[in-house]
Amino acid sequence: MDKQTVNLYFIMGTNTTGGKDPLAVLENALKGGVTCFQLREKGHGTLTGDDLKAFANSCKELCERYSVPFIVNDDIDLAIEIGADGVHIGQEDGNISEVREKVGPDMLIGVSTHNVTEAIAAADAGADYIGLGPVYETQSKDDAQPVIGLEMVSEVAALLPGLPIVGIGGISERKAGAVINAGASGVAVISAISGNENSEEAAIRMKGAVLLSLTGIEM
Ligand code: TZP
Ligand code: MG
Repeated sequence: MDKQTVNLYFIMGTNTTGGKDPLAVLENALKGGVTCFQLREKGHGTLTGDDLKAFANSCKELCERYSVPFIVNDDIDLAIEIGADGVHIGQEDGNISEVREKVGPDMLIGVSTHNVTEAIAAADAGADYIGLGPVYETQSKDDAQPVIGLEMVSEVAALLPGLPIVGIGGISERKAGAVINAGASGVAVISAISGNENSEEAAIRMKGAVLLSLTGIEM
């Protein structure tokens, strides 16, 4: 997986859009240039069973139309069933080699990490990319780990120069540049895009901030 794929990684569930139509939010985010999408259907009032499958398929179709990888959080069986491009798992979601065995050689596997030990373990086990965070305080995850800060991003990026690393947690348009400058290949966001009145505009601006920082030009 190349690092550009995670430049602007959008995460959404049906309960993270503040009442806005999730498929409309996703399409606007795609129009605005997000480079990767994860369906993270978690918590109160979320879809299950056939409803979840139908919604996931709609998300997948939209992502295909914009040539953006579609990744499913946690639900490996669903990812396989609908032919997602990848799965994303946390530290408590089992063993990476077992997941690889299940999904086969082609599906992307992303892993949430919080420190150097977890990041190296994920890389060694064959993760295609890692999420690293929470970089800043987040309102979007109830059981979030303590904030790790930019120093941890720098440390992990220096140790794993070949691995796509996505900073996550409380990343706004204003903070995105600092996360990239610390060594991340991209930023993963929920609220910065879906919490914005205009998701397309938010994605465009966020992408601009990421790409500008990747050029290394100081403004
Ligand atoms: N994992 C670590 S922080 C987080 C997840 C899923 C939530 C990120 O959401 P936001 O709104 O971009 O802080
Ligand atoms: Mg999980």
